[in-house]
Order: sequence, then structure tokens, then C-alpha cells
Amino acid sequence: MANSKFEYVRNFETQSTLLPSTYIVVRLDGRGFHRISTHYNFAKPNDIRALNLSNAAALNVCRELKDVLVAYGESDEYSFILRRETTLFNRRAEKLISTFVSLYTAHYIALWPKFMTDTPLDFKCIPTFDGRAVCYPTLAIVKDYLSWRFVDTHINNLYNTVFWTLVLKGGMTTTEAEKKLSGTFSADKNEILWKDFGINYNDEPEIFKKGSLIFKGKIRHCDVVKGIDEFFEGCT
Ligand code: DGT
Ligand code: MG
Ligand code: MG
Ligand code: MG
Repeated sequence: MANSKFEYVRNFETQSTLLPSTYIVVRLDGRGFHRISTHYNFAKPNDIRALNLSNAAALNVCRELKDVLVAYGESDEYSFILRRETTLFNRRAEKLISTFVSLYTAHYIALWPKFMTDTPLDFKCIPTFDGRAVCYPTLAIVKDYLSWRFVDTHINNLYNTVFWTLVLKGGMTTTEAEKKLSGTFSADKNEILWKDFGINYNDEPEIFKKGSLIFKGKIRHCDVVKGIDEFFEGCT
């Protein structure tokens, strides 16, 4: 290979390698989805089309990058948990993060017309995602990571469901709804839904309450905390 006098610039390239023998979690999150969801008039608090779209994009990522053990998505985010022994891209952080981000984004955009029917993409407001990779040294912490995202889904969804019910069905302003919910516990929120609106939170769609988990090529909406051992069976 010809060496030019310019070759030395390569020495400025650095790379970070993720710790060996650790679980790698790549989490993607929509950039400015507050604006995106407003621009495209997403249903509040959950737009089933957008959730199905994100699941389809994530499923395609899992099909292509086989070292993903489990993936979990809610709102505008998706976490991909890679097996401990993965040598994907020699565990180079930049390669891993950028590949996940671009694969997921490409599928999200390509699948948009299929899921967001009657809502054409506006290239002045294009959905994009950021990503990070975190190494977790023990299986126990990985399980806690997944449980953390699952519990987050539950807490946010209960809050958002009551909040938007108060606004859209109860005629409150967003400020009034915020004030009413301030300092309330889960039981109080369930009570408001049931007493004032006849809504049983348990009857809300599973995908909203539990998020979406991809395991062995299938999407499920299950109690992640309860079923967690199944997803890591045989892992140490
Ligand atoms: P970021 O992540 O710092 O770039 O900013 P955002 O705006 O993406 O903030 P984030 O990720 O904390 O929150 C997600 C936003 O996306 C939040 O404003 C609610 C919105 N969003 C996500 N899914 C839906 C949906 O299904 N329906 C509606 N109406 N909004 C959604
Ligand atoms: Mg973010
Ligand atoms: Mg976001
Ligand atoms: Mg988010």
C-alpha cells in the first residue's frame, strides 16, 4: 500500500473499546420528540401508529444485529441489550452506537408511510435519534436496567393518561391538570380515572401500560419485572 506523507493524520484517530465481558446496552432516544409529536399531531398521550412504527423499526434492527438478546421500547426510546460475549465491531463504541442509530433511524423513516398513513413525512421536521452505549458488569444490574425502563413506562403512562384525560375529557387547562396531580400517588390517579371518568386503568391497552419487549424475534407487552428471568435464561 502506498504511503503518502499525509498518512500520519491517521494517528489522530482515537477509538474507545467497550469493556470486555460486560453486557452492552445501546439506548436510542428520539431527538426533540416533543416537537415531532406536536408537528405530526400524535395522539395524546400515546399514538399507537408511532409505537407500532418504532417496534417495527426495532424488530428490523434485531433481525440484522443478531447479538441483541432483548430490546425494550417505550415513548420515543428503544434499548437494545447485547449478549455479554458480543464481539460486534470489536466492541468499538463509535461503530456500535452509530450503527444502531443509523439502522434504526433508516428503518423508522423507511417504514413511516406504512404506519403513519395519511401523515406524510415533512422533510423540514424529520425524526432523528441519538444513542448511547453503557456497559453493565453483572446480570443483576442488567435486569435492574430493564426493570428501571419498565417501571418508568408504568409511572409515566399512568401520569400521562390521567393528565390528558383531565385536559381532553375534563376540560382542564394543562396548568390545572398539573396542579391537580401534584403530590398524588398511583392509587389517587387510578381513583380520579375511575370516579370522574369511569375509566379503569387496567383496561388501557397493554402496549401503553407495559411498553414493548422484543425477545426471540417476537414483540410482547408483558410484565417485564415478573418475567425477567426468562429473557436471560442461561446467561451469567
Ligand atoms: P430530547 O430527547 O431531549 O431530544 O427531547 P424530547 O422532546 O424527545 O424529550 P423526551 O425524550 O424526554 O420525551 C419524549 C417526548 O415525546 C415527550 O414530549 C412526549 C413525546 N411523545 C413520545 N411518544 C408520544 C406519543 O405516542 N404521543 C404523543 N403525543 N407524544 C409522544
Ligand atoms: Mg434524549
Ligand atoms: Mg427524546
Ligand atoms: Mg425519550
